[in-house]
Amino acid sequence: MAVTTTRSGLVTLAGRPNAGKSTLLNRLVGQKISITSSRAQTTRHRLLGIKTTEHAQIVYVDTPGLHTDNKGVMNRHLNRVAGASLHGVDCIVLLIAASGWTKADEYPLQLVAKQGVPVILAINKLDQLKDRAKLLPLMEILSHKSEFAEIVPVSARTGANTDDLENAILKHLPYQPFLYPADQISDRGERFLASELIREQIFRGFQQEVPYATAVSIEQFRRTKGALHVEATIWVEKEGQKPILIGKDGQRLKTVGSRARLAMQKLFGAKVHLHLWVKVREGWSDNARALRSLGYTDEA
Ligand SMILES: Nc1nc2c(ncn2[C@@H]2O[C@H](COP(=O)(O)OP(=O)(O)OP(=O)(O)O)[C@@H](O)[C@H]2O)c(=O)[nH]1
Ligand SMILES: [Mg+2]
Repeated sequence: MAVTTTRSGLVTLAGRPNAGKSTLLNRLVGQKISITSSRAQTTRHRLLGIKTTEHAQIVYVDTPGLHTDNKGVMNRHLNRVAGASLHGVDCIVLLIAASGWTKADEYPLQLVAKQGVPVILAINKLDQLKDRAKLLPLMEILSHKSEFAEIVPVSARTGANTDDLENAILKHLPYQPFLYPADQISDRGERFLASELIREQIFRGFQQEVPYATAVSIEQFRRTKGALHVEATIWVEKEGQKPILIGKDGQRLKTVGSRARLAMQKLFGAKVHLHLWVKVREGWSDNARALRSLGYTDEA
């Protein structure tokens, strides 16, 4: 019987909101697939980022941040999706920030530790650690928190040590054929990615409750010769949020549109025409049926 010489497997990136999971996924895959922002709970879906080399294929699973606040339908949805993404994988990378262990890291640790798969602890945001002398004592303290397979300090932002992390992960993947075609980088299609790039600009550009009151649906996604035509609706929860999002003379919406359009052009490698509408769907984020119709299903 032929011996399989390729390694391949699923690796979930888990951790509290804002730890840098999506930034790390993009860095490890070498493509911007997952949206990121300085706000907690940017990621709302499970998303695969696939890294294939000659001898290995690592299928990274990005997840919403795990948190203990289960108030509201959206919070419960986020925790359910993140929790389900821990099952049936070959390895879990638990992310924390180099600024140190926090109370918010306890719940993700509890959950990942009971999955029965190797857990690698990634200490992210290494670039923010002013005093490098603090790293070794921190690693020593963290090594007593759980039976980690390895502890690897990284910076998803600069890419520092991410090769070491990849090598640590590879050791835990089984020898088996690739799970996905070698040229596939995600399980998500262009429509989904387009809607996320719009949502990303709202998370980056607005304060307080507006990002959390926002969902995006794609109404049209057409390719013609040389261009992509995208029409999307930005849903908000209250009438009063509409003028905030649109801004004086439509300026703020225009900024969202032009930034999202540029990001789409980069990702899709084509000229993009983007049209945005803002509409109200009262209280959608606390309504299970509305969530499902906006694409927040329990995919796992
Ligand atoms: N300085 C620094 N910032 C980072 C690093 N990695 C991520 N960040 C920043 O941390 C913030 C959160 O990053 P995300 O990748 O969106 O975090 P996440 O864990 O996916 O967050 P959720 O999706 O909300 O759970 C963003 O502002 C990132 O730019 C890093 O290595 N260094
Ligand atoms: Mg994220």
